[in-house]
Amino acid sequence: MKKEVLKLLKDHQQTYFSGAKISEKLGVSRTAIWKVINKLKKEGYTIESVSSKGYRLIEDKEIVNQEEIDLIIDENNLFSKGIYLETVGSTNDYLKKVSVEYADENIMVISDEQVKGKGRLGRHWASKAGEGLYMSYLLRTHLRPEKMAIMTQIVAASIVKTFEALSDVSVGIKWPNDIIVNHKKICGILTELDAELNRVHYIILGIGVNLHQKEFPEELEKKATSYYLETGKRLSRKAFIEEFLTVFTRYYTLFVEKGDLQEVLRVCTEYSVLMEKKVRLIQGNKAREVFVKGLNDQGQLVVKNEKNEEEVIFFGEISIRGIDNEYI
Ligand code: BT5
Repeated sequence: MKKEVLKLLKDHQQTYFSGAKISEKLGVSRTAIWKVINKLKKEGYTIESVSSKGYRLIEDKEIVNQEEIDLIIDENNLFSKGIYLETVGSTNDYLKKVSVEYADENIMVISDEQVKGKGRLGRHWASKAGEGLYMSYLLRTHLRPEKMAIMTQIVAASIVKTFEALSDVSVGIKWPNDIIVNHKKICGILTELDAELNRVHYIILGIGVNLHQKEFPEELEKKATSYYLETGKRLSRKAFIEEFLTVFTRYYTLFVEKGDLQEVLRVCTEYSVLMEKKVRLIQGNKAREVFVKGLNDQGQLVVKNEKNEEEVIFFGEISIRGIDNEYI
């Protein structure tokens, strides 16, 4: 019922909405409504109450809870379930665990913190409460496993478009899975696939965005940044999720229903921080210098290699650094 009251208040923010009207609409007593309103206030919502007029919500864009996530998912036609957690090991691992329970559904999860946030190859992802956005999306698809390689690029394009819509930071994409501001990483993407040779069970897209960090531990200082460090401002997690979901749903639907990747590839090329640059490609313990030419129609990196031949770099466990080994 909290969700329904919240929705009514959100839909009528210009005016006061009387307790009597709310109770009539929802078919519950005014005392029950009053109790819910008090609960919402305790959770941090600012709700004005004027005795002859009723209630009015002064929305707090920063609040993320189960009701807010439900309301966002209600508006989305790709995902049917959204889960909010205060803490978790890793949101990607959490989705793997609950994938059986929600057998046919596309689901998302967001957590205030992660105590075992992870990057690729089991690397650590710093995920303290109050600092970032930690979210994962599980999708089921009939497309074949080899078609899934582009998914990281679909997410990357959606992330830069989200930043662009909500802020004026200048973001770039460092293929394959980093979002960069001023030569430092503001967001990382971890894509995990559960599949047989010719059938995808599900794909999980994990996204960590650095929002409010004022500093980073020493080992990350040189390569990590946050929205706050770049702008001195806060960026609402809720607004970010809403915008991201809108953009991502559009790109993903175009891809799945029409095979259309045109806009995603255009965005990934336009925002790439690697284009026409000499970079170091690091695979395992091998490093070599190549010149980046562009992306092919499957979103893979096309480079000119040390023999001056064109080579396609497949997604996988690859790291890219500048020629002097700087982060880029
Ligand atoms: C990534 O891996 O960039 C993928 C990060 C994905 C995190 C999300 S959060 C929600 C979901 N649930 C999870 O458990 N994970 C996903 P990779 O390219 O391997 O980069 C990892 C490296 O980035 C680390 O080895 C550090 O050097 C650095 N790093 C760690 N935490 C960072 C942070 N908060 N910001 C920037 N860099 C960080």
